[in-house]
Amino acid sequence: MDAHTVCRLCSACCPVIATVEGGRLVRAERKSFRPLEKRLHCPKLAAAAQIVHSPDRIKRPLIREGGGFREVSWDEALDRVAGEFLRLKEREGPRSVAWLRGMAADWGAQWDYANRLMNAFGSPNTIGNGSVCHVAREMAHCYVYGAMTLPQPKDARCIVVWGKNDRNTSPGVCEAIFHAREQGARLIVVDPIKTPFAAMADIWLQVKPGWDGPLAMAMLNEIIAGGLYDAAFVRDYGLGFEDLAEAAAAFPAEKVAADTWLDPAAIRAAAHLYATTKPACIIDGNGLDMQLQAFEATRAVAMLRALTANLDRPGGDFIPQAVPLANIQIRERLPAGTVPITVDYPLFDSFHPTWGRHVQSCVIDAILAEKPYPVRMLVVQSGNPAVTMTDAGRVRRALEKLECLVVIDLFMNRTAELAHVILPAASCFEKTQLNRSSMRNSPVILQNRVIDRVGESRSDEEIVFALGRRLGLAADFPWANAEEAIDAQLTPAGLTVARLREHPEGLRAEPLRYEKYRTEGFDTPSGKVEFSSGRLAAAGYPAVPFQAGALAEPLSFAAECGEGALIGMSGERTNLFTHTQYRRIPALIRQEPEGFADIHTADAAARGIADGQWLSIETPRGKVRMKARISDLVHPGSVRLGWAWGETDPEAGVNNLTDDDRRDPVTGTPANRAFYCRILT
Ligand SMILES: Nc1nc2c(c(=O)[nH]1)N[C@H]1C(S)=C(S)[C@@H](COP(=O)(O)OP(=O)(O)OC[C@H]3O[C@@H](n4cnc5c(=O)[nH]c(N)nc54)[C@H](O)[C@@H]3O)O[C@H]1N2
Ligand SMILES: Nc1nc2c(c(=O)[nH]1)N[C@H]1C(S)=C(S)[C@@H](COP(=O)(O)OP(=O)(O)OC[C@H]3O[C@@H](n4cnc5c(=O)[nH]c(N)nc54)[C@H](O)[C@@H]3O)O[C@H]1N2
Ligand code: SF4
Ligand SMILES: [Mo]
Repeated sequence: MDAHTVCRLCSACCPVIATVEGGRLVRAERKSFRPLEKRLHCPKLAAAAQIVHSPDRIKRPLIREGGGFREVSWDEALDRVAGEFLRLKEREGPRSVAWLRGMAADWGAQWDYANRLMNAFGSPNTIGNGSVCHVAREMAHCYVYGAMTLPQPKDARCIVVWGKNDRNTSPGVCEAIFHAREQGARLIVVDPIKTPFAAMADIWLQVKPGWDGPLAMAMLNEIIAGGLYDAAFVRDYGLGFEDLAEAAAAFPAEKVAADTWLDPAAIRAAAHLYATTKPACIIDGNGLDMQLQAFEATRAVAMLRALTANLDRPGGDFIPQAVPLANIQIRERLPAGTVPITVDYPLFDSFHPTWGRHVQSCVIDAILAEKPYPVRMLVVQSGNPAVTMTDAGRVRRALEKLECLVVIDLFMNRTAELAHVILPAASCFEKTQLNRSSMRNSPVILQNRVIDRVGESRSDEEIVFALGRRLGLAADFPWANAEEAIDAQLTPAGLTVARLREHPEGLRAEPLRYEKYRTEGFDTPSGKVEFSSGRLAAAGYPAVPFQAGALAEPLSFAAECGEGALIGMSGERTNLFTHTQYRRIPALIRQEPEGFADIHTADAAARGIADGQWLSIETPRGKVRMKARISDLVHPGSVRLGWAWGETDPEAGVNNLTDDDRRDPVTGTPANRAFYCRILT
């Protein structure tokens, strides 16, 4: 039997056709507009049956006992978890219980359910990982023009790929880029690594890691000073252009070039090509996240789209038509004045009606330093913070200090090993779900359950609803299953699960419309594109990005590592794994059994490093051990360290090295991506 669904083995959320035989998933194929011979292969999807039916799946709830775990019934596990919630509520108040979300269960409806549970229970502390992922970038877009744009590369004449590697992380978008190139579209790539896109680009800006902000300011300056912007659009729909022009004037290409490792002529050429080729889109990515200046750098990049009037045009950067949904988070149930542990980041907490709280480092602050108050119990859902969070040593100390750690996951991982209770979750093919990608914009494509739950696992929403009922909150969880909850959420959109199942290609809540700003304005306080933000100024932040002209050091450990230090970069997301996931799936780990430190030929020669030699790399936070791989993929002066190998080898975890003491002041983002380090051979 073939069934339509959405793959959620990574966050690309590709629509797929799944083949099911005898109740088991046997294979799945990604849908694509490209002819068969031009489609990209996804090895994770090819291994989907091995992942879903892996013998390593946790199939029954587990409770820690002695040195190991005992299999228990769902009743016993849920009673234990609810008992701990209530015990701590009684002793220290509901806020001493926090819920930490990783990326894997999706940021859509699953996010709403956990928030609803915790808000009903009385704790404001449902914390996502948006400070290190795309939510900080989303906030920056929103502060400029009210929404995070959706680039339209398929119809673009010029594509800027800025810190994104869709070849590995989003095959659908990569196919659109390849298609546009076949139609003659120009390509500009901003990436410190020679990615496949960089290798095929018209202009490749091999920017110094973390220096995107000054580069974007230099490009803004070129476009403004050269009169290459759309003056009519800026006049009619912009606010604060003069302030931006003044700030950008402090970043002439000649001045910025040396700091950013770039040639001024290349910066000028990129600005010129982008501003004069229409329509153009900018695909920004995780390369801009996890930087100390993530918010300001992304804001500056967003302003490039607005200056050139590429906003909301076909082939440009579309302003999404968000699907109208019932907000089921019941945030209003929290008593007035309830203080979340993310209290130091109020703008990030409130920039969006449903995103909620996302400075994940605050969870660790609250456990270890008990600031602003102690967190004693943590539920980790669909994440592996022991490996993926900043400063792994600090994270581990925090997880070990907890009175109770509950993990909801499919597999035993480095975080689950530390848990008191483990609740087995169902995989994406075993549950129906509304993902953020479809809530953010029409058409809505449903992730549809195509097989039964494996073992006694339960879907995330079933677990959340059941826990709610045990906590005496049955009235807040009236839904028998995900389908009923999704129908309730979709009511304002006039859509239902049943209708979505009849339309696997997706359904629109309203017809597609471009240039909506002409009648509706932008969703900012002024209704305009805000080159200068009154909201930021009122909160004590620069109204215009990099307003002072002065550059703070964007990388951690610049002073501590001193002479001879290299910039350590967090490594590639290969298309075999999603962060720490699938490292024990035979078909995948066989293709890439270990991580490497990619070092430039010149740096290797200067240090007498041979290919394949073991390197020890350190920062003031800790050490990793990895084999050297010599090439010209990286810029001299930098070394790229294989990402997420801390799951298979604790001595190879990049986050052993990262620094959580310095953070972006608006979004609480630490510099996980790039930091100074020393190589000890
Ligand atoms: N240094 C450094 N740090 C980083 C990054 C980096 O590049 N460098 N990347 C950052 C980014 S962008 C992100 S998003 C985070 C990722 O951080 P995490 O979200 O912690 O990432 P994963 O390792 O993918 O962990 C996901 C876990 O969820 C489980 N899982 C999978 N599907 C489901 C499901 O449906 N339900 C449940 N309950 N569990 C499920 C998986 O088995 C796995 O254990 O890491 C961040 N940290
Ligand atoms: N296969 C696979 N797919 C995934 C994931 C996965 O783990 N594996 N994770 C999912 C998640 S949670 C996310 S957030 C997305 C992320 O997907 P992407 O946004 O594509 O993120 P990355 O591939 O980490 O990095 C993008 C590019 O940024 C570059 N880069 C690094 N530092 C800098 C810098 O300082 N400046 C600039 N301009 N570029 C820089 C890197 O070299 C890389 O080429 O992928 C999702 N899809
Ligand atoms: S890229 Fe592969 S693993 Fe990720 S959603 Fe698409 S098909 Fe699934
Ligand atoms: Mo992410």
